[in-house]
Amino acid sequence: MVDGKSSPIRSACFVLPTYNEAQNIVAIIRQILVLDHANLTVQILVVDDASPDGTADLVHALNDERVRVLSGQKRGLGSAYTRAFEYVLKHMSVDAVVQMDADFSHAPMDASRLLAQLASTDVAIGSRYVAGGSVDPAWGLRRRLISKVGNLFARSVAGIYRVRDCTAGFKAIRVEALRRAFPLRLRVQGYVFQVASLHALQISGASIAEVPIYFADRAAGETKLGRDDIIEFFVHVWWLRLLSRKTFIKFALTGLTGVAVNLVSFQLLLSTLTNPYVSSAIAIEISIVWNFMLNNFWTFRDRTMRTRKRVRGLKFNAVSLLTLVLSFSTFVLLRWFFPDHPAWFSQFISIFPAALANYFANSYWTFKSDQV
Ligand SMILES: Nc1nc2c(ncn2[C@@H]2O[C@H](COP(=O)(O)OP(=O)(O)O)[C@@H](O)[C@H]2O)c(=O)[nH]1
Ligand SMILES: [Mg+2]
Repeated sequence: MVDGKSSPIRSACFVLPTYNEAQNIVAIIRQILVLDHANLTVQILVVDDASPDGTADLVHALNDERVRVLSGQKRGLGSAYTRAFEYVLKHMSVDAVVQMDADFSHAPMDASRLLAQLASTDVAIGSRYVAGGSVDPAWGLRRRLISKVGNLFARSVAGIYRVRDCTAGFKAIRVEALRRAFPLRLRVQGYVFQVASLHALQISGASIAEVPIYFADRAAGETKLGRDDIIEFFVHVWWLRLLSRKTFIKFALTGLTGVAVNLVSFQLLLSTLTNPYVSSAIAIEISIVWNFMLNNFWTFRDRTMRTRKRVRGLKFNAVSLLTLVLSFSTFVLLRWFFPDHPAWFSQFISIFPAALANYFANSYWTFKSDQV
């Protein structure tokens, strides 16, 4: 909720990834559809990876227009979710997405509390690890430990410090927030998707809250968490770390080249046009365009596609105007107060107040904030 406004949630699409959930799928769909009432329109998207146990056939047999199946090859939980989110963003018109397991670990009734939380945040996580949250007492020490360690590792390495349960698979997400964070170039196949998507939501500026839930052991069938998922998890979390840092390094480098471009253009213009004021204004403009190009096509490349281009362009123009006015007025003031200093000195100093304003405006508005 970057702008602080919250439109009410009147419709939600529940995304259920399934692989061999024939024993659970029909019952869970029935429970979710109970939430479909006057104030909330519910749709369900089952993302099935050609389950050999016929999960998809059971869903088709329900013949309910509120429920659809998205079939695909078995490549892992992450690719199933990526496919589903892309589908929702492209083909469905809903206010929110709820993602949950199809094995009754996540209680459909709890989804109401997650959706209610969206009145004040972009993302609501069904959390096992905040006060009031818990896991099934049937969970042995080994499972508890794996879950806890995985969570701690993901939080600290990927830099998602404020979220206690960052491997949670139960989330409600406002569609606009999802759109800002997608299409994600997540490049993940398996369970690490939960961490990678949360990371992407966080860096796109989404506000995130945790709602306590009780996490039950699966009702029937067995876990699909495999060795490849675990390996990918521990490797990918480091990549997420690098990704946050990479963006910052790129931003700093862009800024530095911008200063160089500004000063070199200023000197060149000054030697041809001789008028320092005209040269200053043109040089500022050149560096603004340079910075925007680099930030747009390089620094924030992954974010670039997430906001509508026209809106971003308009915002960029407004920010540029502010930058130009700030920088140029600083230049004029400095020339006025320090006429004996060389013109390049005034031009150099004039970059800083404008750069500061530019940074805040771009980071929190045009490209959305990087909260990592
Ligand atoms: N489409 C799809 N769903 C999957 C895949 N792996 C797991 N799931 C589903 O994701 C949810 C969570 O998986 P589960 O095996 O219960 O993981 P656990 O709760 O961590 O043991 C369940 O609904 C699974 O059916 C997959 O490769 N493709
Ligand atoms: Mg499960």
